[in-house]
Amino acid sequence: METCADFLIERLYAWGVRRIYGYPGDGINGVMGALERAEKNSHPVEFIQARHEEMAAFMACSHAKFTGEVGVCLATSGPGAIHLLNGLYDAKMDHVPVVAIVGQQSRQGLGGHYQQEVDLTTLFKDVASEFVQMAAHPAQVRHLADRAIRIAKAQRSVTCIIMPNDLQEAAAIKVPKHMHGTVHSGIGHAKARIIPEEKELLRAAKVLNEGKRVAMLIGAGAMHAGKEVIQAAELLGAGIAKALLGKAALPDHLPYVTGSIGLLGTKPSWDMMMDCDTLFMIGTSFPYSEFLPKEGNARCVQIDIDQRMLSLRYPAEVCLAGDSAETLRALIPMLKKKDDTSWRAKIEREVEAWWKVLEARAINDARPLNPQRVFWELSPRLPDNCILCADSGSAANWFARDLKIRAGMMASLSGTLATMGAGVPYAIGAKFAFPDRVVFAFVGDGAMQMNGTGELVTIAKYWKRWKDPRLIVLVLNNRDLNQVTWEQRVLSGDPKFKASQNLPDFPYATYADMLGLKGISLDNPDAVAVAWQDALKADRPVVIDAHTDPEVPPLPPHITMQQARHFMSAMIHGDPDRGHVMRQAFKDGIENYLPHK
Ligand SMILES: Cc1ncc(C[n+]2csc(CCOP(=O)(O)OP(=O)(O)O)c2C)c(N)n1
Ligand SMILES: [Mg+2]
Repeated sequence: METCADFLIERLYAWGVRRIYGYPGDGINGVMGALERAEKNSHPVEFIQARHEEMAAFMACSHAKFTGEVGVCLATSGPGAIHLLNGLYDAKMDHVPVVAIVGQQSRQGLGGHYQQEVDLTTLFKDVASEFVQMAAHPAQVRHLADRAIRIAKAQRSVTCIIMPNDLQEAAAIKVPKHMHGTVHSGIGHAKARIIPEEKELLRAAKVLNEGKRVAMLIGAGAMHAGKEVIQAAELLGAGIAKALLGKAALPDHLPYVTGSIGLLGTKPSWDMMMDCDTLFMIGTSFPYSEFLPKEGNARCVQIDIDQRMLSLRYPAEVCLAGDSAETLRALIPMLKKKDDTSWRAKIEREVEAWWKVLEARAINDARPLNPQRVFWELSPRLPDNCILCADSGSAANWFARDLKIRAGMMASLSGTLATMGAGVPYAIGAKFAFPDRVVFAFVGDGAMQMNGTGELVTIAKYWKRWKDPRLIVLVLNNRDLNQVTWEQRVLSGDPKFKASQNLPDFPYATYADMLGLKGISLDNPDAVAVAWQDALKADRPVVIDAHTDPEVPPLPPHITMQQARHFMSAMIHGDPDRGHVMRQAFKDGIENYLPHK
């Protein structure tokens, strides 16, 4: 007998799903059975077991981000379903398609305060706001599967199917009766060509052509539009800043790419935003408006495929609703090449000087290791087509600033949710999607202790399946929740609160060795380059346990008077180790003003 669960898997297969990340439980055993049978029934869907359902959701999110396909994750009823949430919010907030399939208690027990009975429709109502539904009848399975995937793709959102365990085992109804009240859905997603109306393009071109100092800001929505963004920037004589999720949209060696923006941004990005007269935003919802021009100082044109995201961070004079590449292709013939190239020349000079500041900061000494140096030395050694995954923490700063990304590479992190713990599971998702590419995860010790060490077990379980086994986890072992320590100091003016911030040490490299991976312990600045070389030569996944100095400041590109006052107040009010903190902050800060060859 073909069950509803068999049919669900068959239908997902027909939609192109080939891999599901998850964790079992009796609430979802019917689907597990179907996955086991699917292989024999010639529609195999691979099941990848994470250590925790949240990690499975991150892996599905990573799959969606790096492949552009729908990611699928699966969990049992009650606790398993609850565990998925944070990973699903990550996908929702960064606008990528993920389908969650969760079990539920049997239909006859629902409403009976039954064991592991949680009101899942209500629980998922926010995270899967575009579509969440429980199957109450076998005839629903077909259209629930079709709608969950179609809506996830169409809205680039999270959707959820809830499957009661008795229904999973019930006989499938593949073709609902031809009668009143049934639904007859089909498979297939057709990509549309979305471009704004001609008159809006003309208005946009007028604003951009009138601008004398155009600043472009691109995000994840420009990922496939690199060529068009460059063409537009050439015509407009513009510089281009990149929001964090757009890091891989353009290579960093272009002389007018100012790099990242925001607290972990660069000075050229900051200066460009403060001095521009026209802001051109493409596929970005970068949230911190204090890093954009002051309202009224610049005219703004914005392109976004999602109308809801238009004119949200800065009032746009012209909103262009459309795909970034298509829209730019339609707009470019309307742009006039600017004669005056002085704005662009100034940006290029600043970018050139900034890379020297970063280098100088990276080679400053620290106790024992300067984290910037670890990233700086990796940058030229990054293999072609590698994939970079960063966690939330100080690693995101150095990932954003110090790594020069090249064409063909991919990079991502939890951008909008900015959750800790996504780095290692993202890397695992990337590795399954692209087993022949080298994948890096840059992770703090806090995030490793939160869940990264657990997911090293997943890596140990699966790495032999990957054609190129190199998955390299860099742990910034600073025994501190460093990003937040600096936020306490600079944003709140409080000294570091040791009880909340200090972390115990953990032998990451030894632990990796115990799991059959390769562990490298690193605390000597002169050994950094060799460590990267060894990791890249390894025949298995590697964990580099880098003993980095927590007192190297992730300095924002522009320090306000208030931030400086807060920092001094934190020092005066007895920050532990303040002498060393002040010395490191001074060393890095002064690099902005020193001449560099
Ligand atoms: C799930 C979650 N909890 C808490 C935070 C707040 N937070 C952001 S960064 C950070 C510190 C991260 O510490 P670690 O992983 O050691 O990296 P470090 O900054 O020390 O390099 C914290 C606590 C968060 N973003 N996500
Ligand atoms: Mg840390």
